[in-house]
Amino acid sequence: MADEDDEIILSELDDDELVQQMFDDLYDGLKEEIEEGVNILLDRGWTPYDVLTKALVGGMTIVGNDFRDGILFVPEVLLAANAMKGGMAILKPLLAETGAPRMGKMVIGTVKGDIHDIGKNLVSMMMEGAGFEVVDLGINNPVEKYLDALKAEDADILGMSALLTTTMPYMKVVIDTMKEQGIRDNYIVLVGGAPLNEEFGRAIGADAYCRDAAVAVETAKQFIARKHNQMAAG
Ligand code: B1M
Repeated sequence: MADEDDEIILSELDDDELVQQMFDDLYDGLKEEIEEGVNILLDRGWTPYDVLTKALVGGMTIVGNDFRDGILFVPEVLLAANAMKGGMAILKPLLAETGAPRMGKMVIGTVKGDIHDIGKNLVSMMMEGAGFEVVDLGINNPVEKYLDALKAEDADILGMSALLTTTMPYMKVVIDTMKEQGIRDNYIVLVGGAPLNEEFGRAIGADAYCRDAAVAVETAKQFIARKHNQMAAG
């Protein structure tokens, strides 16, 4: 006889039910279940990108809303983030496996005072998948760390991420320091993060604001193509 506590067998759910269940599992911070769900969707022929955006990012949006509304708190959100990272670790090599030609090099990091890294990690993964070399500086980066890495790595692009309204102004500190040192125009500067918008990107002197990881890839490709055209023109 079936009982209400029967364990849910993820592989027996259809795609829609499985994605709904993954939203619940992400919410509950169940890393192993998320990893299993990701593998099942991949086995069913889902593209890594669809698994990432529809199952994982979709689930994290629900977590984000309940965090905002005071229903979830930091410890629960940390568990959800940990489960999300488990799923992302499976997708990372698959997204990077596209065999795309090398496009350029990006240094990316979350700004000083900010420890959110899921969105930045996603951008890194998608950029690598599109053929960019990515140097990931991690979280809580002061201006010197960005500038040292740009020079040491001979990068084309600087990517900065901020998730807090209190940390996003730090992006301007980095760009202003680049201007002071006369190196601003040597790099393409792309910024992103949930509280930003295009107007903010323009106001701080970035080349572009990127709404999500896919937009970051497209924007980076456009700017790199423009740079190559300018170099070819002399
Ligand atoms: Co925090 N947190 N958090 N948090 N957290 C937010 C950002 C918040 C909006 C939640 C809320 O209230 N709704 C709120 C900020 C409010 C504000 O400033 N307006 C908030 C707060 C308040 C805080 C604390 C202050 C809470 C506290 O301690 N009281 C604290 C701050 C710590 C600090 O940084 N100093 C804090 C802590 C945490 C955790 C540690 C628990 C955890 C982070 C774990 C981790 O990252 N390893 C966490 C999380 C997980 C979130 C939410 C729920 C989810 C963020 C996320 O990962 N989203 C978030 C709520 C929300 O955003 N809805 C929230 C998924 C990710 C895929 O999206 O990061 O937006 P996102 O990235 C996207 C785009 O923005 C873009 O592409 C990505 C992929 O498509 N993008 C880029 C991002 N970076 C880019 C860089 C680019 C280009 C595109 O460069 C080229």
